Amino acid sequence: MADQKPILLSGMQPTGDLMLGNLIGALRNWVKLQEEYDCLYTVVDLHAITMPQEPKLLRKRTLDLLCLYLAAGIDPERSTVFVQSHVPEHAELAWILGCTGTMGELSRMTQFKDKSQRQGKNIRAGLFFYPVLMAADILLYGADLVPVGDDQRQHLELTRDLAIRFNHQYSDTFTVPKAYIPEMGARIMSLTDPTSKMSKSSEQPKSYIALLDPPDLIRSKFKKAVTDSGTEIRYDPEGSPAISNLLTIHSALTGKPIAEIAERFSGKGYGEYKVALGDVAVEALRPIQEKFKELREDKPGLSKLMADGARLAQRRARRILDKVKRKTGFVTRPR
Ligand code: ATP
Ligand code: LTN
Repeated sequence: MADQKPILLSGMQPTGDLMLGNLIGALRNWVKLQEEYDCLYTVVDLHAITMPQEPKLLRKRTLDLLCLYLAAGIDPERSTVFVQSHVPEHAELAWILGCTGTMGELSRMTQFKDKSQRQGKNIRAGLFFYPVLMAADILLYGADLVPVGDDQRQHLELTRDLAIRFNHQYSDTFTVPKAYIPEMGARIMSLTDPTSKMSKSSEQPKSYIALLDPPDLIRSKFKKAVTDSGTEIRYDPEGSPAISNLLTIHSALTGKPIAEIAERFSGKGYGEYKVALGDVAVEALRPIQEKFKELREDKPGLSKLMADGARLAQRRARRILDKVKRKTGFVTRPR
């Protein structure tokens, strides 16, 4: 039975155009994990507003991200897919958990330190509270596993601490989750600077391939990708970081071993190789782009999908939240 499998939850913020790094490093793994786990995948729009957002753009990106989850292979028949703000229990549990966490704990979060520096003097209180909301996302569903990148490990540690503390202070309520760091977590680097990671919030659009970039743009970005000072097509992340990154992308997109690709292109120039890789990427992204377009244009289908996802998620979330409220000492609302 589906609900006897371990529970897994993850989410992404609708704050930029999803790019190749997100697909290779996260989304494709999420798709695979559906086979073994009872998965919940959410678009965390409440998290997005911890940084300034333009309302119209936030709305568009939320729908785009949801459709990209599905276009990449998340199956709403098997997994629960929903928009975070459609399930108000997230904000409610975050408040309760926030009253068990301390200023000291939250002040130690390195992501807060980094991001608050970028906000200058007017740091949003929500940015400080961000990890508590993330803890609520996870604990609300009794998730056992949380696939996240390395930068989120500290938030997951905090989630575990909050869960253990609540369980100890009241009684066993929350599942204490574990981070799930995939075995082959390829880190895709920027096309303009192979020493920094490809990022969807980069100010240089040429540094990343957005999953929805048109074919000509994809080809031209690869053509313009920086290369190393040598001429050989070989995998050597220390000596030739740029070409190694391109080989990593190539291998991830085709499933072929890096050695085989390097062998095939040995003796060829960087220019020729980048043209070939552009074609490979266009073909790999084509089915995702086609599926995306179909889903995104079907407004009634999309509404139904969101309604069903939110209903399923909320039913599960309520069970745990009711328990939390009772244990906390809130009077049950008479029906
Ligand atoms: P931002 O730059 O806006 O912080 P991001 O593009 O780094 O965003 P996140 O939203 O932080 O992406 O991450 C979503 C998921 O994608 C995470 O699981 C993260 O580990 C993965 N991911 C992000 N960038 C890369 C990358 N360059 N290579 C591999 N995986 C990545
Ligand atoms: N903070 C995460 C996004 C996120 C998340 C979550 C991930 C919010 N809530 C719950 C896993 C589980 C990020 O920026 N990648």
